[in-house]
Amino acid sequence: MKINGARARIVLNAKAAPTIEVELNVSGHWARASVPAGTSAGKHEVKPWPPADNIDLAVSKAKRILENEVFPEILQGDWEPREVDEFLEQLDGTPDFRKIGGNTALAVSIAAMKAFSWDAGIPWYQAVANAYGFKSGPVKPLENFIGGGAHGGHTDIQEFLVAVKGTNMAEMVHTLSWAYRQTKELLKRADPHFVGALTLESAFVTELGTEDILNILSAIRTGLEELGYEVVLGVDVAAAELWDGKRYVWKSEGVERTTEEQLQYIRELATEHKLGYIEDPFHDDDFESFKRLQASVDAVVVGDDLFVTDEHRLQEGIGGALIKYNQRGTLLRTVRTVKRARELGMTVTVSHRSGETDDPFLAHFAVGVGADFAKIGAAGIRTVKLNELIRISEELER
Ligand code: 2PG
Ligand code: MG
Repeated sequence: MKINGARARIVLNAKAAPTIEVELNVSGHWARASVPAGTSAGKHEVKPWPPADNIDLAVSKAKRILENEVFPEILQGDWEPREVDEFLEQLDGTPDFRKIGGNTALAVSIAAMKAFSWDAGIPWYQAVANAYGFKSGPVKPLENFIGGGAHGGHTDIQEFLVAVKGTNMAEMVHTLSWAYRQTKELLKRADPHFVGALTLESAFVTELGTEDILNILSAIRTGLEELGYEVVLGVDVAAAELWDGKRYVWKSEGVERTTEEQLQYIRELATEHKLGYIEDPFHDDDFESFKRLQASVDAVVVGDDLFVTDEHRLQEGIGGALIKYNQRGTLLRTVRTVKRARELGMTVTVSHRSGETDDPFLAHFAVGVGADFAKIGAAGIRTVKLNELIRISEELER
């Protein structure tokens, strides 16, 4: 494809922080993409922005890099999405995008994929599948119903998650929306301090403890099972946020746990509450405990801050891989990790960030690579992507 125009602007993400939006013109059409930010970011993620003293300066610098170093190049010649990404990787030249920033690169990478899709006259998810040799297919939305940790709120566990298995994505999204609203009603009854506050990801904030929360979600599961759905309950412990270098400090619960105690506790939660999904139960570098937990629970144990979407950190393929494209910086690098995860027989969960934007592309990416789950929240700005899953669902049924 020939790129005839390129422009960048600074827009806002869900945390009211600046981020980059890129537009590329192909055959008279402007393909637009914006990039998210994490809060409980893993320490091994690529650097999101070029070095600067604060986020405002960093994003301004990213815009200048795009205008001065990236756009003049991509306005020349013919490009495949993969070639755009290879160019971005070469331009930066570091493994962690510390010169131009992974988000600077990713905005161009996603816009290029959308431009390619326009050029080929196919939907974005199909463009992803065609460009990188995936079989696209429906994903199960995995939604954050109750939360806390670094996303704001009381609970030590960052996210309490729910997924259902339905016949199509539209049905799953609508069923989960019912369950999310039902959860609010149960919280109102169980938590005298409940005021309807939400975390950064629009999950409910509660002062209830882990046990009470999981009991409420078990009641939700029973309700859904009565309607004929198979349900997956999960947690994202985001345990790197609890780790103080020696112990896991569960502030709200007023408990400190050694690694061994943490392992034991998570194992008990998993068994007692029949969890099907456990993300980041240990800190960013504890592969050993991760493997031990996976060997002793039925749930899939998923690495987010542990694997940071890096194919080399997947090791021998134990557990499931969380896939966040801005942990790596380009779609090309991200799909390499998805492929490696599949080769190793791992579950693939494509995930949003807490600082999302109004770009629906993540829904297409999840479907395009044929992920198992799409972790994209339940309400607020998250509905941009959920509604896109409903639309894609119709297309897949045709
Ligand atoms: C996570 C994510 C998304 P953040 O830990 O899985 O839910 O949070 O974007 O803050 O890293
Ligand atoms: Mg996580």
